[in-house]
Amino acid sequence: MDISFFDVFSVFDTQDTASEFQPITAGHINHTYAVYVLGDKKPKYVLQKINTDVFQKPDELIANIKGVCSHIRCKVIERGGDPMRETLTLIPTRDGKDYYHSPEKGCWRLYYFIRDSEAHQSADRPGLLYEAAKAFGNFQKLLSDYPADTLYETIPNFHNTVSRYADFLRAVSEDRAGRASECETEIQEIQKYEPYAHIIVDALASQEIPLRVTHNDTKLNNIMIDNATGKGLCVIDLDTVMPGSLLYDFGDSIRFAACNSAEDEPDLTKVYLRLDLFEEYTKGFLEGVGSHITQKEIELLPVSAFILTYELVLRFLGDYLNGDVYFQVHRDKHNLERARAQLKLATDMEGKLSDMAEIVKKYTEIQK
Ligand code: GN1
Ligand code: MG
Repeated sequence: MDISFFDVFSVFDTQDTASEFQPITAGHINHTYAVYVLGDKKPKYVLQKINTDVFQKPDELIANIKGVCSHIRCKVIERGGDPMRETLTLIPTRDGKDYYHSPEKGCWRLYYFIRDSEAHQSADRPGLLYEAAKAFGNFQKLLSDYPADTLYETIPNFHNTVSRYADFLRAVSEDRAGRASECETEIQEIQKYEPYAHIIVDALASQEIPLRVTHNDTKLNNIMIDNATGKGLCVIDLDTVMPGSLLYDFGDSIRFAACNSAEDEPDLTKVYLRLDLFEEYTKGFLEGVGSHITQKEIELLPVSAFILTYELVLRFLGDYLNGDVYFQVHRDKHNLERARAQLKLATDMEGKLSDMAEIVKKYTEIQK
């Protein structure tokens, strides 16, 4: 069915007339559009169609986001910041709902676009990662007193690598799309790394590391960077904010931003961890979280990068085997290429665990 974006937009309570909807294609789950309005050259809103196959309880999803944003808003106001730029603001529908749901058109929400800022797809200039890391670290700090028990688990077991591994094995044995024979080498290599799947899960279960409120999807492009100052301004994509481990956020950022290539690079010679970028991120993150990190978490920072990368291998390859039912794909074998790139990165990270540990040590000593 053709959906008129103009019709959807008009449901929301704004004074504006939309002129253009430009797709933002960086995300793999929701459909996102920058909304331009008459008389304004810059995008003013972000319209998103929520993927309700993935987020099955939109009411709970939106309740989490409202709670988190209002918590951050209060803190931004307290320190004299600009709440319209430093946290997301949802715009209600004309009948006072937090999002729009229609059986035909699906589930939609509208945010203000964070003006004069940009989401970067890679560490395209020196210092960018440091600023992004500081902002993600600070995000953790801002939410450190958030009542975690009021948050819904929007996707159960999201970063439970042990259950992700079980899902992966199921995808291999079911082989729904008849693709398993094509990936035998990868499947064997993946099985070799299985012991790593337990490290964070076990540390949380034994309370060696604390359960915190975490973002859980800390890709570099999930932070808006201020065009004028180059500083991390606003953390976005709050759909997976849930109780979790700080290691999820650190590890996933390294996976995405400290890699020499894009997440789906088909030329594997280009895919490896850059220790200079790891160092830049680590420095910023430790400064950002300040004292909100424990000794055990510090110890597990390097291996968290490996684990989060490995987990995504399980998810990308599992989805390829299931017939591409979860992640949006933009070309033939896209999920397979993503899985291969992430597997190459994970292998490279495993060989660099002690280098990463040295870097972490350097910056924790500086912090003391
Ligand atoms: C998905 O939609 P996006 O790109 O923000 C996924 C993350 C993955 C990421 C890999 C809800 O995030 O977990 O790490 O793709 N989000 C969900 O790029 O599954
Ligand atoms: Mg996301």
